[in-house]
Amino acid sequence: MFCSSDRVHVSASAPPADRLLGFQFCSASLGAALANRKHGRLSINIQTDGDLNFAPGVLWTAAHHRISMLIVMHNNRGYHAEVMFVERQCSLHNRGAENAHIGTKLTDPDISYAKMAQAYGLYGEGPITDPKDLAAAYKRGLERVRKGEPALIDVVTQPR
Ligand SMILES: Cc1ncc(C[n+]2csc(CCOP(=O)(O)OP(=O)(O)O)c2C)c(N)n1
Repeated sequence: MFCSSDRVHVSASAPPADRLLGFQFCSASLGAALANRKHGRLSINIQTDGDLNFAPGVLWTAAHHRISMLIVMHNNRGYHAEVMFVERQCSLHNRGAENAHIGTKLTDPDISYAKMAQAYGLYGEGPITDPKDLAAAYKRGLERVRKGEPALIDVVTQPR
């Protein structure tokens, strides 16, 4: 899903099962942010964790070309569409879903997207688990974006 106004452009996940992971940030949001640059629009990408893990090198592209965009990680620590799919199949076949986490969760260890961002040369913050910390983190991220840089704020979320 993309929505935009004269000033702000936001991209967020549509149900991802119908398209390739790795698409949202790399080919869609970053391209949109590049196109937005000459219009002076603020670009915000609400980024899922599974998708970013398919093509993380795009963070380097964002940093190298100084494409300003705020990346808000919707970090539910898993491929949750897959969890839901497996649960649905278990239910259809009258099986327990206690193993639905196998191969579908991104935990143990948890991935630090702030460190991932920093490793690729971006400003990165998080993981944020307390909503009280969100406003200040967004403000710091937006300060970087308004200077023309990409920035990433890792927000730990509920699965859906
Ligand atoms: C290249 C590719 N491999 C596998 C899939 C199957 N698939 C669809 S959704 C999904 C999980 C997506 O995880 P994430 O991006 O974190 O979003 P979430 O479902 O957690 O919101 C997977 C593995 C796909 N769409 N594309």
